[in-house]
Amino acid sequence: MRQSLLEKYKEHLPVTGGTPMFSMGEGATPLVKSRKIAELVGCDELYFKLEGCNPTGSFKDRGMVVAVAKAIEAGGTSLACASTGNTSASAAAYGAYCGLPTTVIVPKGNVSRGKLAQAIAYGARIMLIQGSFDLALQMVRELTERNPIVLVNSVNPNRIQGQKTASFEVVEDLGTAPDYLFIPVGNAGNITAYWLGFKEAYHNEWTSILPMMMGFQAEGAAPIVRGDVVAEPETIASAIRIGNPASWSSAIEARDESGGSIGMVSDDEIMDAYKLMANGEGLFCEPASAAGVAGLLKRSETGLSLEGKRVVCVITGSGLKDPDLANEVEPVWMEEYPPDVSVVEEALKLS
Ligand code: AN7
Repeated sequence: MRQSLLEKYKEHLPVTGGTPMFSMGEGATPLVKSRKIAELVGCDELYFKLEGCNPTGSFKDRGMVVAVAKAIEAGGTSLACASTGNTSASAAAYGAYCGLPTTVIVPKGNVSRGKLAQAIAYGARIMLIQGSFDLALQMVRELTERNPIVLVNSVNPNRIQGQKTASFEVVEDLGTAPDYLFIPVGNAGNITAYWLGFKEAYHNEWTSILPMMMGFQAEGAAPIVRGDVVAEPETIASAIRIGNPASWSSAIEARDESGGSIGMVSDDEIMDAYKLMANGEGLFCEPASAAGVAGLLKRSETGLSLEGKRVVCVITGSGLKDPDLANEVEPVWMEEYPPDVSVVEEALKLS
């Protein structure tokens, strides 16, 4: 059996002799070389880190396995999180695997159907609130301060520890850190985790360079870019519809220490990148993941030269998470035919 994330990186994680070692198959995700977009942006070495290949279809599982293992080690008996969807799916799955009741507080009407379906299937206690993710996070913080319930949002440092392993894998696969890392930013835990991971990889001498961190928020939910809390965040990429990121200051640190930037992309740019990823690369990602790709395309169009550079774009979640949006895409060709091969041949001009 493949070595688990906890086992493989135990020396670099808060794993002790008392930490339960388990795995649902998280981590060790593929790094796939781009064809179409590499050509469009003039970069020979562009790679996608496919985090949708994790057990619940997003990067959250890397952090969740560590957070839940540490919760159990500390004697925790139940879990809670706020979520725009993926964290709740992941918490619910690991809660089910470990037999811990899991409560998720989510913004009503703003979690995509695939993610909600997961939380339902895994048997979480789902609380829908009339309000944003930011309000849900505030509620769950209070709830877990006052009660013996473990908070498994990325404000839990074990989540960041687990998520940093994605950087280790990138460095292992490339033999070095890339020159640039493009990544979507919501609550800003992941950009924080990647930067921590790259810095540790550098200190461990696994890489002699550090990447520039290139984060992207959606225009309607871009508090870090605008320098102010967004009271009513709005974007088609519901995963990153966040107006007051918990890891705001560490995202700024990652940006500034790495010499990178945090920018924003419009919903139209997100949708264009979302479609291009699927029909140009064969990689079906969720809209939030496409925000990083949209950022790459935008930076390239506005003069960033990627010639001779090694670039990694983090694809944070699977396209199947948001079936409603997926079904709004205009099909290339979808028509009804009679059950008759010759008619099909004629339509395809094969006979
Ligand atoms: C696919 O699930 O915040 O900047 O509650 O699901 O670390 O927040 C999800 C965030 C990017 C942003 N891509 O990462 C949640 C949640 C996808 C995501 C992000 C999320 P962070």
